Amino acid sequence: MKSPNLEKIRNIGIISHIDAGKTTVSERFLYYAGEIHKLGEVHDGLATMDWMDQEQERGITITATSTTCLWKDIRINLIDTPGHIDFTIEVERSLRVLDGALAIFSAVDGVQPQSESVWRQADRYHVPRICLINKMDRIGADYRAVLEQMGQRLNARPVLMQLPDGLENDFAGVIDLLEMRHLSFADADLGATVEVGDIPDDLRAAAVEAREALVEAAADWDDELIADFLEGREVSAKRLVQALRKGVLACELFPVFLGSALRNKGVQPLLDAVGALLPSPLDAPSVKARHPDGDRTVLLDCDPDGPFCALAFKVLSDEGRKLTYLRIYSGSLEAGGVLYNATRDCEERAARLFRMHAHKRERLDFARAGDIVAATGLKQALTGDALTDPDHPLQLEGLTVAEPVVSLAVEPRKVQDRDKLMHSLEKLQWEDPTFRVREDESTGQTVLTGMGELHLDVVLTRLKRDFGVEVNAGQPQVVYRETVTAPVTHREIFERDLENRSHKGEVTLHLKPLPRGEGVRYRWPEHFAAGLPEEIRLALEETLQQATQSGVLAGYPLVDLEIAVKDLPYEAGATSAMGIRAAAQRGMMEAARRAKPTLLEPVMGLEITVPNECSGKVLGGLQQKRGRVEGHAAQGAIDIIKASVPLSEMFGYMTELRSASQGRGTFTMEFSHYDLAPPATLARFGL
Ligand SMILES: Nc1nc2c(ncn2[C@@H]2O[C@H](COP(=O)(O)OP(=O)(O)OP(=O)(O)O)[C@@H](O)[C@H]2O)c(=O)[nH]1
Ligand SMILES: [Mg+2]
Repeated sequence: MKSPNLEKIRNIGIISHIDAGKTTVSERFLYYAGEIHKLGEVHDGLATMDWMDQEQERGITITATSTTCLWKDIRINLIDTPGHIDFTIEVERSLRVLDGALAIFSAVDGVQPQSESVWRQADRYHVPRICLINKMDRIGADYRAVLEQMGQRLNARPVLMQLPDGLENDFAGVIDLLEMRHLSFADADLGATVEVGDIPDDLRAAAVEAREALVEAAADWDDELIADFLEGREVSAKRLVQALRKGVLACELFPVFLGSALRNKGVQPLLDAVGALLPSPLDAPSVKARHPDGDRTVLLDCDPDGPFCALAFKVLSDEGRKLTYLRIYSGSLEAGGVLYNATRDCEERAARLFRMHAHKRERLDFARAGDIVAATGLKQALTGDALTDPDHPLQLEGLTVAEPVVSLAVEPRKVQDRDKLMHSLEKLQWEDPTFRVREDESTGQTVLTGMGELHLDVVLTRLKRDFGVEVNAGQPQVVYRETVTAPVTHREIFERDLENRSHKGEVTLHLKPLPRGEGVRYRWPEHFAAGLPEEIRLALEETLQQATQSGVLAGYPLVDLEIAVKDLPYEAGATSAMGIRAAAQRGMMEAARRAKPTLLEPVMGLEITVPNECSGKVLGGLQQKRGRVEGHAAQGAIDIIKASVPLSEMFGYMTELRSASQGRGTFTMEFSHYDLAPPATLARFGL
């Protein structure tokens, strides 16, 4: 495949709440661009982008899948992301490397909780967006309500680019407000032919009014536009697009399109908009990198002739081999090229390069700045690693990884599978930074930790299918945190002779509780003892950091406390790194024990949608779960209830909600914060 000019490339992601239609839209993109020759539907398990067998069976996207298509002269590199909160890392990693995004909302369900989360993630990475209000064919479709919610819930300024011709079952096409024309999509060839016509008379007045609002939004980005408009001069579609594009790139305007992906309506205008309104790699802001040996910041432009620099944003274990997805920010790379992994301080070889088409690969000899490609042969690289030219090492900002909160103990069904289990879990961990594995020292069990029940269920199914390991799994458990509730000062001295050398270490620590959500704060003495060698200081820092990984009550990580090193005397010839390690470790344990330790439990933010008449029952249920209702509003026949509830009360809630709402209620839940665990929980841990 020939590489097009950089200004013709769009690296974009599709993001939304679960089920809004991301995969259905992606499938149409590929079909109309001629990349695939048959439309596959999600509910038939045939969508190209949902290639994993579990995705096809469950009818949801689990992993972010990247593909590419050529629309007119624009090369669109596309990542379809999952909407379910358990797979939030997939959205995070995609937004970290993409230049633009398409946000989809359901015309019936509006701005749902997960749409809000992905919108905030996109805000965080400053990713320009265009939007689609999908499912205009469904009963109850109300695009105006969605526009309003975009303002209220997302604090965003939507710009309506189209009006619908008909609604619900009668949704027949759209009025294009830029060109002032009617577009419909021929049923005979699955919408592939776009029929262009005049605006029907009964829609003309509304179209003129809606175009005015569009011109007004564009005018903020083109000083003379409003004057021309008021004086009756023609304002061309081209000029409007130029102005709107500026607003989009600044993340201040969000053009909104209308459609029904399933009915094959409204997709091509979106493809056009990707090219016209979203940034090319050249429009994206320069990427900030750091020299590994200091704080010096380097700004990288998207330049194929610059020093090579790429971010590994996804690792897949494909038939046991590692496939590493790279976003190349600067420079070029040939297949077989040697790279420096700045995160792990080692050299690696990108043996082969591929452009990915969902799960199919196309071999490349060469890749360059602006591209998204996959490589084999990188042995060390994990998600978030920076890969650079060995002569120009650079560090890149990694990813924000959400803390997993649900755990599950497993053991292999067959004793002889033990090694295979550990090996397979290691590979699954390569892929997913929100999936963790640890050995519980007290029980000898293998404990898996993930974002939620679904996440862990997917992992267990993969263990069985992809790796042939069957396991017995316990009940899902909450991942607690430990903290301290009283300030304590503790002095610890260690002294021992080993191999004819005396090892001494002394440290005085002061622990202090911090407010919730503060994490761990360290304070070092203003002046370390004179002559204190670097290795002693490092030994102390490392030991204290390790000690916070496993608390004194039940081995959960310690949070929300300050650890101040008050004194660290140094005696040349006697104080050793080993001595300091021993003193710091025992000192931390003793201090934490005396500082009245306690447990914190994860509390989840919940949004529940139920028919009005079922609200009472649902609210009653929440009360029994120590839930706090934070909002309760009616939207027609539906009530939306917002609440925060401890995660430990939420296992199996789906079944409970179904029975309380005759199967009509739905809910989403997302980690909110840690809070003090109740006495009953403490009692379970013998506290
Ligand atoms: N009526 C109607 N249904 C649609 C439309 N678009 C998608 N659907 C259906 O909605 C369901 C979900 O669509 P998907 O494309 O899987 O949604 P998604 O956003 O990819 O979902 P996740 O990947 O699980 O987050 C499927 O059954 C689709 O057929 C539409 O425009 N109208
Ligand atoms: Mg999907």
